[in-house]
Amino acid sequence: MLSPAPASAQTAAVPSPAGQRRFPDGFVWGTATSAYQIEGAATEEGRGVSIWDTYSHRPGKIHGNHNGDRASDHFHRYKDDVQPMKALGVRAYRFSIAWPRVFPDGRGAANPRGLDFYNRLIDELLANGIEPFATLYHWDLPQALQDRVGGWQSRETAQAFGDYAGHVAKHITDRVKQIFTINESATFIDFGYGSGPVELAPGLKLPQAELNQVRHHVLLGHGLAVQAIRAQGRPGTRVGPAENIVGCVPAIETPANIRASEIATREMNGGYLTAMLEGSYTDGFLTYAGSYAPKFTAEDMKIISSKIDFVGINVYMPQHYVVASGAPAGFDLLPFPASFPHMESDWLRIGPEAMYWGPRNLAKVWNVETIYITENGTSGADIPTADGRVYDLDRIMYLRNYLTRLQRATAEGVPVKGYFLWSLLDNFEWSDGYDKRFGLYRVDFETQKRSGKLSADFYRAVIAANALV
Ligand code: GBH
Repeated sequence: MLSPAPASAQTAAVPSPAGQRRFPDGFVWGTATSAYQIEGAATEEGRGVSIWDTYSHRPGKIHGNHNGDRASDHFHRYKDDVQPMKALGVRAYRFSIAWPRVFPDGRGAANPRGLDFYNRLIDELLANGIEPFATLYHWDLPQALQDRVGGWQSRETAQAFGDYAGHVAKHITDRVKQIFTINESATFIDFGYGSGPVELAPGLKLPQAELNQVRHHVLLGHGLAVQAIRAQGRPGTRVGPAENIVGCVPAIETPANIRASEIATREMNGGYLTAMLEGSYTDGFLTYAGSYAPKFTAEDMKIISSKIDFVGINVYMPQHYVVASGAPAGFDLLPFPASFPHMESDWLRIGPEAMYWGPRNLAKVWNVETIYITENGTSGADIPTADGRVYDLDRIMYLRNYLTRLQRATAEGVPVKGYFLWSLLDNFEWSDGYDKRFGLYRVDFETQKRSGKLSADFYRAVIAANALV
């Protein structure tokens, strides 16, 4: 096997980008990770216990009984991990801050060393010309809040989240200008508190009314965080959510089906994005919830819909293919055939058009003016060949197809300003433990050695050309 060519030679080898396949000038290319999935160092520098420490240590919950105690050891290797980012040429990096590092008990006294690690990381990123984008909540709730008030079952957790957000904003917005509040509310609520096909921490199965109340409290937490960041962050700090939009794709691109996909986008995101962006739950959501609807006040809805600066969406797959219908809702969601293709993870359907329709409908339905793709990527078997490298052509195929649809969106004027590839490194993939690998860089979890997969070369070439390659 040939060893990979240096970045400069690879750039030169890219056929001159044909103009129409370029991304806009200044497009923000990045990668994404989250705290519990990569940091390890679970008990260092005063970090408190999170619901993921507790949950992953319960026998039988995680593939292979794995846990995040060590993960990708990023807490100790963060400097080394900035180098692959630099080699890729990314302009930005999306990481998350572990709430229990900052407030070990969720609220009350801040751990004086809580932000030290993030300050070191932020400074290292900036020194290497990479802009930090921080996420405040990527699922690692302080265990104390779960124990004391039932976590997101209580409004107190929303308030505590607001306080935490304000504290963080006060200390980092001299250098961090872009903040995401909550990652994928829909996922951690439905799988952590409801009964999804997969279970996430804290592993509760609440009845519908209580589940809707959890949803409401998470939305409220988002809104309180936005307000606290405005109050305590430097002027010019930009803030928004990172949500997994329920992607509704027209099954066949006719005007009627496109319209149906817009209506479906608004309804199917009724518990999350629609409430944030419109300041009310839709009639469809409330009718469907019936007597299980959340309890809320008009003031709550004002907080939830506090003005945001951008919307981040994680796009992995189409949740629904939609056609127009004479039914009152105006759309039908089609069933997926058993033979619908997926990537190495069973749930990861291959539907690149979601990468066009997600942002396109977000912009169309709510006039959102700034959109980030906060995650997109795939797992792969990633078995190294005899030369020790991973030729992950499946990941390249997936990325190329999704980026093709993203390029269509930007070329048509959909205001997507950046893209964060999930993920920089192999990491702790929640209930799948270390069995599912999403990284551009392979991690040997015995030695913690990192090595670039072929997809890292692909992404580097895309970034260098600012175009599809
Ligand atoms: C993201 O969630 C997470 O933000 C990130 O932490 C994670 O590592 C990454 O994706 C890769 O999984 O009910 O069949 O859909 C992605 C969306 C939604 C994918 C829940 C897994 C559970 C199985 N996730 N889904 S299914």
